[in-house]
Amino acid sequence: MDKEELFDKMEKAIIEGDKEEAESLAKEAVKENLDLNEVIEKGCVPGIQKVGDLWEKGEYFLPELITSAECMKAAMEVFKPELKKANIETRSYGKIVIGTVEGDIHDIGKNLVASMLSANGFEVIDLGADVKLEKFIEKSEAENADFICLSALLTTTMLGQKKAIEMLKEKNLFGRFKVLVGGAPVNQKWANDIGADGYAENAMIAVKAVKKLIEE
Ligand code: B12
Repeated sequence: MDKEELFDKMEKAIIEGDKEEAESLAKEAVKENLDLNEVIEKGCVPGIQKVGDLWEKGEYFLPELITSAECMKAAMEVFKPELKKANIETRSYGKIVIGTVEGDIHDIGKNLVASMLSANGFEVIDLGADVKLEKFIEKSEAENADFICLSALLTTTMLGQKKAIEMLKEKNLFGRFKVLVGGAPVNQKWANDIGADGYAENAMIAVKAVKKLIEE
């Protein structure tokens, strides 16, 4: 199978919620030595985005969304150790604490950002989803992190990003960690308004944004 065919099949498997197929395509991509970042960006991400479109049109409901999300996760589980292996020899560029803010269980995008950052040589501490704001701060202090990455997919939980920055200010920790925000409803304006150091619209750009902040 050529890689374009694999991208198409992966996209279809995620849209149709075929977990076995998604997993077996992911294994095939690894076996064929494909660029896994490309498989994620051109196969998996378009798949889950189309699922989002179908949900918005009212053609998909929660069960379909969950099944598709599971497919994406299954593929990512296959990729993760491989992405890690690829960077085993490289030094860490910095320590990143990442998670989805409290009240928000969406973690597909956050997982992608975490995987890409770790594939690009960063040490990533993933706190998961629905993470208490205090926990982001406690863990970042304990681990002496360089960056805090806050993901939010709901307009309501975006406020958690703002609050986390306020909490850092209250604790006199603002400036000690660079804060990046992201998630579908988030944009550069919001990042500027709340005083975040960076924003990125997708996982690839997130890597660039973090690297840029290191150079500053
Ligand atoms: C899949 C999905 C789900 C799955 C989540 C599964 C999972 N494990 O994540 C399930 C079914 C569980 C779910 C539940 C809900 N969902 Co939902 N969900 C989606 C959907 C379809 C796709 C989200 C997704 O994974 N996108 C793909 C990833 C790759 O994109 P992404 O998350 O945006 O991430 C990229 C960038 O944003 C960026 N990024 C992300 N995080 C970060 C962080 C940093 C620091 C940086 C730099 C970048 C970055 O990089 C990522 C990779 O490229 C969206 C629709 C949409 N269009 O977004 C709705 C959507 C987000 N959900 C929505 C809603 C309302 C809900 C529910 C409240 C529904 C309900 N009534 O129960 C619950 C949430 C409960 C809760 N408390 O959290 C709404 C939010 C509306 C709003 N304005 O707030 C949306 C927009 C759908 C809609 N149009 O109504 N959902």
